[in-house]
Amino acid sequence: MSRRCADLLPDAKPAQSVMQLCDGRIHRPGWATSRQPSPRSSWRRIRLHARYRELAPHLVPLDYTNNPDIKVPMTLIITMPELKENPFRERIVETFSEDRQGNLSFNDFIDMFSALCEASPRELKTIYAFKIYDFNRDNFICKEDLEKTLNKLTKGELTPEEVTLVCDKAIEEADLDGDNKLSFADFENMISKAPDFLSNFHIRI
Ligand SMILES: [Ca+2]
Ligand SMILES: [Ca+2]
Repeated sequence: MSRRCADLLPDAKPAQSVMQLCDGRIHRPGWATSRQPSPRSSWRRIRLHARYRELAPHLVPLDYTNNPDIKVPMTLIITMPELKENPFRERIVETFSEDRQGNLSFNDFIDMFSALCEASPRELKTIYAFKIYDFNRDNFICKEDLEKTLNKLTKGELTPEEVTLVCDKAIEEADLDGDNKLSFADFENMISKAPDFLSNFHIRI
């Protein structure tokens, strides 16, 4: 597994999930890597590069032979049609940003589209959804994380009392080990019962 992929995993359990998922190899669709690219993967990479470059033509060079150290800021990434209506757009971009500030290198950009594309396995999307909801990055989804999530999903239409009520109920139902917060195992179990839950974590290019 690559260091980048491992960095994004919440804890040991999802790491095992990914290992099982991809037999210990790096989980990245063939088209997202430059190693021995097939004609199809090369074409996808070229398309993604074109999309990346059009966000900041003054910053992003045409030639990526020497892997230039370029990052496109989040303010530009979230203007993409695939993201601009998504209530989690900033969190999605931050999650895939190696510098954690929301600036994306071309490799970060490829990782984002690889993990969230249609072909990405549900198990992998679950891992990234957990990272995205874990606003304070403590590897748990606590009540404060859930309140932020709910406020984004409902665009602030619920009163603070309603938000508290819904979050308390969600934790009560999903918290399997009774520590009043959701571990990845709690979250995975909750997601398995809600087929549409991951719909916010799906982009196509
Ligand atoms: Ca958290
Ligand atoms: Ca728990």
